Amino acid sequence: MSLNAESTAFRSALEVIRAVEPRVADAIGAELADQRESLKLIASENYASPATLLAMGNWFSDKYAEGTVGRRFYAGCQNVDTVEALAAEHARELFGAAHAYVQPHSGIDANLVAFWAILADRVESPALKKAQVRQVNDLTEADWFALRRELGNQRMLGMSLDAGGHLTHGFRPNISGKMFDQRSYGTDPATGLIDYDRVAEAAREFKPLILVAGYSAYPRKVNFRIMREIADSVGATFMVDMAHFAGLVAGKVFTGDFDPVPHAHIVTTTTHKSLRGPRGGMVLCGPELADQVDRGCPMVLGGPLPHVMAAKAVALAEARRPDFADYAERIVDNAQALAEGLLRRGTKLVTGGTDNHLVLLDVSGYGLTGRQAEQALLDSGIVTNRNAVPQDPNGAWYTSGIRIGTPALTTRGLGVAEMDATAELIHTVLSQTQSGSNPDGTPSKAKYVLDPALADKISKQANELLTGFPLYPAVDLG
Ligand code: DSN
Repeated sequence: MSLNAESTAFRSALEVIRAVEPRVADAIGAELADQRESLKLIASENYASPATLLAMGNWFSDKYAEGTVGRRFYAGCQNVDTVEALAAEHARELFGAAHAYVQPHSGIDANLVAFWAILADRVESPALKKAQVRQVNDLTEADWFALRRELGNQRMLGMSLDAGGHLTHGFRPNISGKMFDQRSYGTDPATGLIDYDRVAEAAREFKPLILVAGYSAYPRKVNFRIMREIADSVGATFMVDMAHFAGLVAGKVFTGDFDPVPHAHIVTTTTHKSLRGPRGGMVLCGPELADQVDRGCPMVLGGPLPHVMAAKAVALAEARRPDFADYAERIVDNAQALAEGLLRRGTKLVTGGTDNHLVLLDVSGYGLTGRQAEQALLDSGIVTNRNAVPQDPNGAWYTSGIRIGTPALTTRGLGVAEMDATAELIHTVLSQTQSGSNPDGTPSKAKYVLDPALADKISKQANELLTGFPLYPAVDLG
């Protein structure tokens, strides 16, 4: 029997790799096997299509293309121009944006490009003006000093990390936290929800240059119309990082006040989470910021990755198909079914549920830290990640939370019935795991006790749950 195109493509690729370094070919095959066998609930992960994956493994990888379409610092970029322009066109059409910049290598890079564009647009500085017109060599020592002081002292207001915000929104472990004078808004301690009056109050007091919305662990919608009104009331630039929920925007689950694109001055995203593309980033904006955004490379970024831009074009074309909207709806249906299944079993959820793709469990009710819960679930074939909950007493390392999300399992085809079964597996593991002790008898935040036989049984059950939903069914590596 002849093999289908996908199987032929991946088998051939592995054969070619194996001839040079068999251990790499083996690791690639093992990764597919692991992904096929595990119940992947990491909210930021997904499974890109074979077409998207294949678009990355080719000669575009060899090409330098600094600059933008039609204005490159290298010769011979006509084919890169084709794929970059296509990716940008698909992005503009999909999100209804005036301008799309598809070069960022990651979400952090996309945010750095956005920060640069906003600073360059907003900060009144003669030194900056000189730098922008490429008279960098004319800058005096005093100019440089002024430039550093002016760019480095700007204010950013973003969602606090423990409320679900992201590191790149002005927090210390990221360069944004060193560049900006940052203040954060949290969530209402009683409901776990954003309190827009408090955000407005913080904005009035702090007067940020940039108001950032977006999250990596907030299980609810954000009203971007209200956030824009708050930004306007204090003259801030409104930036939304939609990395986590870009697929829900693309699939028209988040519309009106909940679609960031018509409300924000600038929107950043990754392309590999709910959007289901290759690993990478993207910036969307109006014409006012487009010129500065397009200076992303070489101002902020290293040379663009043309093979990844080719894959972005493929994935964005896929996201424009009608079945992507159905996929996006099922992501949310599944997250809500998972949340309901957990609530029914007594699990405490931050905000009491979800209206996006993720659910944040507060595992303190099981007597566990997030770290203990994450490892116990992993032993049981359930891949999640620990995450802080609001006002987390265990901090960002051990945490009290587990973040789970449905984009990946929804891609495999699992539905609400499987979500209830998943909730049962998670609850069983967490309720059967005990917090462990250190050798001196003191309580440990990392050690835990879980019967290996139970972990094994749950792993098998998790695997059975997946058998009707093969991952990459068209790919047979033999
Ligand atoms: N690492 C991503 C996540 O898991 O949410 C965000 O940077």
